[in-house]
Amino acid sequence: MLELIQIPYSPFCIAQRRLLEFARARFKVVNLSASSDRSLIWRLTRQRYYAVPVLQDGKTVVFETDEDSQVIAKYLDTKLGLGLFPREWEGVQQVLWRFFEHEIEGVGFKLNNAHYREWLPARDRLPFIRYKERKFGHGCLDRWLAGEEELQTELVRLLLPCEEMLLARPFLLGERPLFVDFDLYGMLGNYLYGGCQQLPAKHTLLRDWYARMSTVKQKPA
Ligand SMILES: N[C@@H](CCC(=O)N[C@@H](CS)C(=O)NCC(=O)O)C(=O)O
Repeated sequence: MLELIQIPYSPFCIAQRRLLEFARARFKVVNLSASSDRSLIWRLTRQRYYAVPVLQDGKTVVFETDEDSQVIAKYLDTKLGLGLFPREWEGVQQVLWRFFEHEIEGVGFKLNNAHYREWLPARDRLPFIRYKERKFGHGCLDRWLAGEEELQTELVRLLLPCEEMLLARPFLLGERPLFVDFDLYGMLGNYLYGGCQQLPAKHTLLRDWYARMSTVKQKPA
């Protein structure tokens, strides 16, 4: 059986989990937290990786090879015959997932993390704060909370092209979801995680799309 090793609020994990649900795949989830050690991943990947998500499929262990690779999604796409990377959108999807995973994720996670006291279990706070502050500097979480309004304005601006893509179609690139739909869903799922944030009210099409993406399933063959 497929096994997804994840942190439940990680944007990249949310994308893969939704993709597995969409595909009606049988899979198990192994949840890690900010305070869990990563020795399981380190061992499975033979000391090559420590981040999440990681996918285990029997003896095969799948994980990303660089910042912008989509090794797990492409593995699932091939294995489950999903057609999420059609030739006609080759290149375009790549530009989009970079935008989603860098620009949108880069603002969305700050807005989410700023409220960590409201959703992150107390036992996970020390490693969480330490990890964030080592990466983004002392006091970053409170800085993001203080700058919430500006970050929200920035998110609304960044999401405008996504809203516009939905003007004439139900999914970002057409009549059915492709990989980039799951990818954006993951970034926004992280932003919304814990229930402290909402999708911008003015992006009504995006809100409808998000609701569709939360439940859409592949049509049975
Ligand atoms: N580009 C990678 C990014 C993976 C990533 O950055 N994962 C984070 C969690 S969101 C992580 O595990 N970071 C290392 C750590 O927490 O020690 C992907 O798409 O999977």
